[in-house]
Formats: sequence, C-alpha cells, structure tokens
Amino acid sequence: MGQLIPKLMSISGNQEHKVIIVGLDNEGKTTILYGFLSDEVVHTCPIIGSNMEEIILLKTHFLMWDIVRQEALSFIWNTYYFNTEFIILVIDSMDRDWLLTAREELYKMLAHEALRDSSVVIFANKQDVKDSMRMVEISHFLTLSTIKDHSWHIGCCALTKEGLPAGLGWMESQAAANW
Ligand code: G3D
Repeated sequence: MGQLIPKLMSISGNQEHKVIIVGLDNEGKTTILYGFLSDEVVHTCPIIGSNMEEIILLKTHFLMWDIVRQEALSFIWNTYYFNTEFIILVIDSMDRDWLLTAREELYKMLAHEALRDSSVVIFANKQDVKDSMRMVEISHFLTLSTIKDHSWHIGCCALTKEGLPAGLGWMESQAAANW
C-alpha cells in the first residue's frame, strides 16, 4: 500500500497532505473520518476499500488513512508512516484503560524518524457519554504541553462533530504554512 501513495501523488496535480488516523478499533475513527465531510468539502472519493479517503477542501488536499491498532499487529502502523504530515490520534474518552497505552504510542510515534516533521491532532472522542474524561484531563494526562518539537492540536468531538471543523481548519493552516 505504501508504494501507492507516491503514485497517487504523481497523478494528482495539486499537493497532497497525507494524514493517518490511528486508534483502537471502535474508538470512533471512521465516524470522525466521515464527520469531516461537511459542506466545505468540495470533493471526496473512497479509495482502496474503506480505510482511505481523499478529502479536498477549496485549497487543501488531504489523503486520510484510517488505521486500526491491534495489539498483535501494532508494528503495522510503521508501514503507514512514510510521507505522513498529520497524525490524528483518536481517544475514546470513556476508555481510561487505554489512555496510558495511547500516551506511550503517541510518544513512540513522535520519536519515529519518519514522523519527525509531522503534526498531531488529538481528538477526545465520545465526549457526549456520561462520565467520560474531559478534554483538559486527557490533555494533562498526555502531557501535551511538553511537546515542543511537533505542532499539535487537541479537540473534542462527539456524534455532533463539534470539534471537527476546528481540527480540520488547524490542519489546513498547518498545511499552508508547510508549503
Ligand atoms: P472505529 O472506526 O474506530 O472502529 P467507529 O469506530 O467510527 O466505527 O465507531 C464505533 C462506535 O462508536 C459506533 O457505534 C459509533 O457510532 C460510536 N461513536 C463514534 N463516535 C462517537 C461519539 O462521539 N459518541 C458516541 N456516543 N458514540 C460514538 P456503533 O453502535 O455503530 O458500533
């Protein structure tokens, strides 16, 4: 699959920005991916089954890969890192058990050579569920304020998609600043 990206990039006339969406199964990655598809998105088409989506805003072209993390297959994440500009880490705000692992995985990704120049968006999902962790609590636990060598943004979202436009807007401005 990795070889396909440069191929797609050469086919396309405009600059593409590769995004990987990572998290455990059932955390809401697919919901977020499709939640991005609002009125501002002028074009989208599913490519290669269901885990890759092309999202083109007026000026910015994102190629989004939805990657499931499974314990036995976590090494597979690495194969998606090549050329990645944005990591979207989805946190299920109800899943306190996974938060420690999520923190480890986040810092592992940030330390990875292939992701050295990437920016990170963390979505605290399922904020609508009673007793879910608040975004500030998650931000604190992930010690986001200590991240100095990557740009990052945290937003909350739920089925209402409330934090998605801000997250996408942030990515758009980062993408513009990078090129
Ligand atoms: P995944 O792609 O990470 O596997 P999905 O996860 O996007 O398929 O979502 C898994 C389930 O969580 C779905 O429920 C979805 O509707 C639900 N979900 C996603 N985001 C939220 C949210 O913010 N709040 C709530 N309450 N539920 C959410 P089903 O029942 O379809 O399996």
